[in-house]
Amino acid sequence: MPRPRVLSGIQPTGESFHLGNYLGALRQWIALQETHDAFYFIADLHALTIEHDPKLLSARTRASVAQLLAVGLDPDRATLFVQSHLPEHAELCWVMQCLTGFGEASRMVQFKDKSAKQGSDRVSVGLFSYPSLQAADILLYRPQYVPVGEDQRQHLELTRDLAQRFNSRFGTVFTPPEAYILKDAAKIYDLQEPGAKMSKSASSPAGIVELLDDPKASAKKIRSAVTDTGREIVYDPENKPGVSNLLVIYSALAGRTVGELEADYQGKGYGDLKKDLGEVLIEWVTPIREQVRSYLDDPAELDKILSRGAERAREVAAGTLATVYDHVGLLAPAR
Ligand code: ATP
Ligand code: LTN
Repeated sequence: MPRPRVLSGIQPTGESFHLGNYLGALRQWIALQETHDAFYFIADLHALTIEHDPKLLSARTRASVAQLLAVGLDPDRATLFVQSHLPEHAELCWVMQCLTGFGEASRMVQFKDKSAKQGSDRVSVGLFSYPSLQAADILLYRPQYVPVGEDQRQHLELTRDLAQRFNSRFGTVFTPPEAYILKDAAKIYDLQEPGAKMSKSASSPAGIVELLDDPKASAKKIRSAVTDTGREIVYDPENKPGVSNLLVIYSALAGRTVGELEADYQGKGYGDLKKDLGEVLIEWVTPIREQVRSYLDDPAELDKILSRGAERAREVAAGTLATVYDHVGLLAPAR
């Protein structure tokens, strides 16, 4: 029996991945490579949808690969590649854009949020069709599951709709993929604004814990996290969003249940919880940072991993694209 396939991508848009990326998505990527035929990529074409600095983009693409390897992605188990190394992504994207409704794309919450922040004159057509490119990324590999954080659910729904629309217009090629979203860490919140998701584009760096930050500075951010009124340490996301967020992070990093932590911290204060979590974080992140540094010291090895990944990815992607072109009626070039 072949293993079921999973696929996911992440943008190289920040200096570093943050805890939300790791707990919401990357942790699942690592676990799934053991049991699934896994394809993971750096979404560098998606990074062009907002203004960017070309020098930073290539450096961040390499740094993203180094971070994925450092958190446990194994290029012998999973296929790891860079989106722009496969022209098939942009090619299938065109077909997907022609299937995506204008109104449908206008209703994407991420587009609405980002375009509201930038103002309509500065928003690109690329940002508008971001979800069509994402659908192409996914459908090229015909995966069963797509591990992502909660904020990507709507893009996954669109991908499923496009797969079904394609099948009913042109004949069955795709099986609509399912979002793979873990309930217990689907959304990690900003340490300073526990109502908002932890995000690279957050207003203040004090709310985000980045993997490549100085670990002591990260522990300090945890100690300065906004907590709630009252003193009890209990998981209650409605009334105690700050403490609940810390409990979720603690539980994931220490491998203990939230219930066990609640019992441990009975009678103790927020200060104790934050201090201990700071230490857990330092212990977890220090070796990861060192690993990232050693991967970045050997860019030739990183490039080798990526070209192997691109080759394996192309075997699948080229086949799907040829089938799609045939189904939509594009004339195959004479050989
Ligand atoms: P931005 O908010 O600037 O668009 P981001 O910080 O959300 O960026 P992405 O590259 O969009 O980062 O996300 C990569 C992956 O991490 C996605 O699967 C996304 O769902 C997940 N993710 C991002 N932020 C969080 C979070 N706060 N909690 C859980 N998962 C998250
Ligand atoms: N939009 C995604 C990144 C992404 C992705 C994908 C995720 C681009 N293409 C395909 C899963 C599958 C995000 O995480 N912001």
